Amino acid sequence: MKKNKTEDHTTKPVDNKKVQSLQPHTADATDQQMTTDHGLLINDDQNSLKAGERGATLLEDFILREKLTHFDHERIPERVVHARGSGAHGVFKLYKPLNKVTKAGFLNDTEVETPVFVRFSTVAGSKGSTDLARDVRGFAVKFYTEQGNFDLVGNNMPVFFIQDAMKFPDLVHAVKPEPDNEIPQAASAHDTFWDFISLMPESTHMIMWLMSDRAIPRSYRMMEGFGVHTFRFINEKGVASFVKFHWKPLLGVHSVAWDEAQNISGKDPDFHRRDLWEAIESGAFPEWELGVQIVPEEDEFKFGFDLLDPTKIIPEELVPVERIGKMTLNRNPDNFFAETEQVAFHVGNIVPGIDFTNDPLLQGRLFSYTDTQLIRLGGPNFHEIPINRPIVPIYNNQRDGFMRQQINKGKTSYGPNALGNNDPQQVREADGGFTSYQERVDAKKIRNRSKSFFDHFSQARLFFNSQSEPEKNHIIDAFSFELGKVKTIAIRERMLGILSLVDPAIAAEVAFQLGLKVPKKIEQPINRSIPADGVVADYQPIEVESPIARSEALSMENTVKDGIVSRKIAILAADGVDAKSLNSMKEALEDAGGVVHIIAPKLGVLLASDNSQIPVDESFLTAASVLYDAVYVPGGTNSVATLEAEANAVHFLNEAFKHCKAIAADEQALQILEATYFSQKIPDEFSEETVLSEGIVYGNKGFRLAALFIKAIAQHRFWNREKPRLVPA
Ligand code: HDE
Repeated sequence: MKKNKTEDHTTKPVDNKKVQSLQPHTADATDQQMTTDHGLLINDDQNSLKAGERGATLLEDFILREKLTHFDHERIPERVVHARGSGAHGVFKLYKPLNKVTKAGFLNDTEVETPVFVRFSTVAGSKGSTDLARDVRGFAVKFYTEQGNFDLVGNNMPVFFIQDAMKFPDLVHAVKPEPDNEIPQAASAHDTFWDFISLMPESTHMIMWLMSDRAIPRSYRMMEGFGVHTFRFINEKGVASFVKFHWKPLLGVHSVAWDEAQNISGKDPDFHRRDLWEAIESGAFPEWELGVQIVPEEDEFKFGFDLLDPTKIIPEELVPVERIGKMTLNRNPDNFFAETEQVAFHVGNIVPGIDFTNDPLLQGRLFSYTDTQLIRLGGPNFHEIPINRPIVPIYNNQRDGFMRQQINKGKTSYGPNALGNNDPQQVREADGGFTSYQERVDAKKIRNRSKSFFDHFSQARLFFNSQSEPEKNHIIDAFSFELGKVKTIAIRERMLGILSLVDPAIAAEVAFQLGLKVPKKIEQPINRSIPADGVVADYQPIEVESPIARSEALSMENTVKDGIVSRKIAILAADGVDAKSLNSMKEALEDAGGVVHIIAPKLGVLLASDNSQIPVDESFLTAASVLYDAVYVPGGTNSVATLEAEANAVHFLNEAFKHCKAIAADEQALQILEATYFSQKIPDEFSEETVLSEGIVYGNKGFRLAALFIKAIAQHRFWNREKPRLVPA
């Protein structure tokens, strides 16, 4: 008889303190015998216990009861927002000590690799919704530091919809599916969302981001992250500075096209989850640099906006982002539920050297995150779930509660105590004990908003003006789509009014798409507050001039475009393909870090023109152009003829063209390009210049073809193809 092992091993290569702390809690059933939850070896897991072969099932069957009961209780509530997400383990390494501004240990020791767990998410959709919704993406990082957990719970957009936590439930109720019919899933394109937004001018800046391509990333690995609020750093001397956190992806910031996003949602709703998983499994570890913008306390009022207002960025031109370290995600979770679902982030998890500000949105979050875990994870001991445990030991007088894991020894669970030596002991600040930043507060209690929060349009305008032409077009298209899905004309008109305050040209273009006129008189937002003195609070926006007209960092056009690592490239082929034309391109792409799939009319192997056999990765039934970054058609007369007669192959190319992707063809395969809708756009001759502007490469020039194709793929997209729209599908 085999013995049951209690300990286990993992095959994952990465090792750090957090991974080690998870180890005793993992289990691997390889070569093991089946037991009940109580350790009894099971003889038959196929049949319930019955009174005779056809008899009734006996209540006595504790094995059946245990199995069904556990199953019946498998689900926990999904997150009230950010329900859909994907996680990964990694490490953070500091470039240089930040002792001038913060005493946080992990920001001072360049030798230490701090373990992290990251969860990316969409906001509005349910746990099973598509990854490609137009939405904000959550970017939550748990640093397991030697001073306890620090959670940087951010988003992929640097601002937020609202300025005060009081409005958060309203915002979420408005964007979630409408309460009468639970429609639509994972989409903001509906009446209640835009009703709310059109009455909340403070959301205008965020709405510009949400309507931009940032809301449809190509990959979690290709998005920026932002802490959003202004936080505080505090150094050893107790001197504080303001800080904004940024994550800068080393692969650059890239997005898909909206039409593509909608198609991906059908073809592979797990697109981002799969992309993250596969990249890590293949060793193409995603990396971000952590950046900080630091503002000395004395400069608090030097900007035209309020640092406490979460609807504002600090333009990088005014305060540069200093890159202070690098995060690498190098290990997939072992179990989605245990790790990604049960991880509990809290913006209030800070370490000495980092503290909060009075941003009224941040202040509300400090309450909400613990509160939500109590219902989601079922009680006050969620910090004991392995993924949530710090890598340092925990000692305090908190006790008991559902599912308590820790067995606390001794008589005393209170302090001060003399019976137990007054342990556990408080720690002096000098020895690392946390003390809150001693901000001076001298104020009346009031329920109101600071006038310094009332400029709602200047940064919305700054964002729009900083975009490239294609990005501007996408924003206008996105507004036209979203408002086009809104049924109530008054809401559309109210939004046009708001847009006209950002830029009359955007309002006019969206109005044209909606078949409406921009209203001359802007409807005043509903008065939202009547303080005790009976005077209606003045929520009317004020105009403030932005100190800069454009900010380079806001446009994705200016992002890194220097390689094709982990980019997915489709090679379309059929029997009779020229093996050399296929293999040389495949090798060149793979050497550059690309991931190549051979797609053929059916699965199995292809018989190449030299009789060699080439394994097929996907068929036209299982693959789709929207799941790839680029496409190549190798030579071989029979292969090309088969593909030309295969509507799915021609469609593949048409769609790749429509979504502005790099396309390459061997000179023998030119005829299939000519069978596409974009045949008239194929340049007569290709050169480096045409490749970089048109993204189409063809010919039989061996290495040069591959080299130029790689350059084209690195450009990500050729948005100039979008207008006029050539491809009907
Ligand atoms: Fe959250 N938010 N939030 N949020 N948030 C949650 O906490 C909340 C806000 C963010 O992958 C919830 O554990 C309030 C801003 C991320 O597990 C909840 C307010 C930013 C995640 C909650 C905000 C975020 C959450 C739901 C306004 C960017 C997912 C489940 C006062 C800086 C974390 C949970 C994960 C999750 C409340 C606003 C980011 C209910 C009340 C601003 C990335 O506690």
